[in-house]
Amino acid sequence: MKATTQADAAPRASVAPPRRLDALVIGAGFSGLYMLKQLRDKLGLKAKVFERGHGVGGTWYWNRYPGARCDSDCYIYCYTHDRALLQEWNWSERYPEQPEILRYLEHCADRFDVRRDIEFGKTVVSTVYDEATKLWTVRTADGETVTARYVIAAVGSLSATNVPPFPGLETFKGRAYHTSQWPHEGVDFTNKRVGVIGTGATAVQAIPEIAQQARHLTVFQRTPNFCVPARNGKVDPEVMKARKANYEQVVQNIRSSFFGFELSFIPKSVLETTPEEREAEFDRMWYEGGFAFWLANYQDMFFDKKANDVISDYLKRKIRATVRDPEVAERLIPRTYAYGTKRQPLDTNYFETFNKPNVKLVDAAADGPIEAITENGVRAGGKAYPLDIIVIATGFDAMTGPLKKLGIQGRGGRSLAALWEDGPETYLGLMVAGFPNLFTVTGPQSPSVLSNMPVSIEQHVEWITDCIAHLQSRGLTTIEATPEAQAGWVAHVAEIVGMTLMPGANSWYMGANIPGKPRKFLPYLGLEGVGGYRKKCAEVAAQGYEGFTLST
Ligand code: N01
Repeated sequence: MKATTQADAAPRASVAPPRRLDALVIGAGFSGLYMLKQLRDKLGLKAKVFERGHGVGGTWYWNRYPGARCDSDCYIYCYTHDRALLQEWNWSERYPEQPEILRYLEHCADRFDVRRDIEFGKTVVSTVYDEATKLWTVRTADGETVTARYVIAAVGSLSATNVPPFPGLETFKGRAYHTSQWPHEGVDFTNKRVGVIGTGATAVQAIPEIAQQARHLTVFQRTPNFCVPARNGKVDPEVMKARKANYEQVVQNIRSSFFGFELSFIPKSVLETTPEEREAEFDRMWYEGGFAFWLANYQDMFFDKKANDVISDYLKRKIRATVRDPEVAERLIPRTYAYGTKRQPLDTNYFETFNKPNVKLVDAAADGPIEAITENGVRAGGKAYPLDIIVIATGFDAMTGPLKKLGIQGRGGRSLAALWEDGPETYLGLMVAGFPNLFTVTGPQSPSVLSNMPVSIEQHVEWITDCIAHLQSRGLTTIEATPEAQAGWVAHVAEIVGMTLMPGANSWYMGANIPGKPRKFLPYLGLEGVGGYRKKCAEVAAQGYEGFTLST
């Protein structure tokens, strides 16, 4: 009997007609789970999710590094559309750890009964629009092909891992891990010489944890960060009870807020205050912990460098007061960008960690940048740092990266990646002209990463659901952003951010962390924040999807 070979199997697979769906969702994180529930249960569509991982959770499935936890308060870092779930679920900590958030999302997947329509281990490699049939054909790395009327990219903003091309990385004889591809079984640092590359929000969470276990930790810092204390702790049952009793108001507050939190700016210039007055406000926010210092500070912080300097001076003094070695303290103080223009990391003992005898800071400015990774460790500034484990905490090709990986081709075979060579262009961060029926949940040029993500995710999922319901109920086949509306939105996004200090930082918000990536502000910083953006999206829908072309 002739054995079946790969060659025999291939033609059979290729002649099989593609499965036909109404809607395909890509990604099974916060966005994808809710999107699938809506499409299937609210709209009655034949919908599936393709997920590259082997479980639900998205970000919380992948990012399992030590210290991984959310930076948003737990009572609002969750779905709010399910009011019963809000009442039933109990978080243990102000900022729950990754395993607890993953458990929550697994619970939601069961509660929404969506697992049966999620296919795991499916990496989408090609997403092509057929103008004749008005269908998308989506192909996965394992050769599966489906067609769908609607494609919803729920791939997250920070899911395309950035491993910089360090020369010699492949020669390293120890173990190297990127924080977003962390082994499920964990990593034992006991008695090891560990190096962490990067000092972003991820590294700020991981460094204090690793330092407790490792024999020696070397931190390779390219740019220092302004950190404020998270002030994590157990959830006070009385506080939670009060919040649960008031959830309707809480939900209304976050949806109409600037950043999706119960936070708002101090409606005053810091320059109009006395030193005593502002010091008291700074102390209050510092001891409150969380994002208050970043997102509820004096209103001119993001706009006026002088105001910003007054605020950042407080944080610089905190670093000097915490780090015992004055030289190390000076190296940990940011000097090249305005406070708040890079993502605020929240810390638990980050600066304190540099007081430990087993922790060394290697500063690209003072000691020289990383030149190579060798068999035995890292070489920076001409000096060798022998290591057993390297933790690569170098972040992501943010926002556009995950979409570019989907091999998207719209009308006329135009590639989204090629079209975005000079930066993303979208209408409302929801759709792109030339790509009918392709929706992006928390896409570029939407508030997304500048907000408490679940708030923005729910708003997008609900807008997309209503939009598809509108099409279905009127016998319409496609919706597509007009080039004019898109150009207007792109200009609006640029105009607003141009009024702020944000473009001055080499941040991932600006695409500056990836060599060759165009320097364009990736999210949307609306003048009225997520509340104003929500209103704008609702108005667009109410006016018959203004700025979109709808057709049969
Ligand atoms: O990534 P980052 P992250 N050589 O890009 C450095 C979210 N998040 O994973 O600043 C040497 O911020 C880079 O240096 P520089 C959150 O939105 C959420 O830490 O570019 N160093 C930087 O120090 C966050 O902002 C939570 O000069 C290199 C670091 O690596 C986002 O994820 C928790 C380098 C990368 O920092 C990304 O954070 C954690 C090179 N070639 C993170 N390339 C939650 O709350 C880069 N670096 C859920």
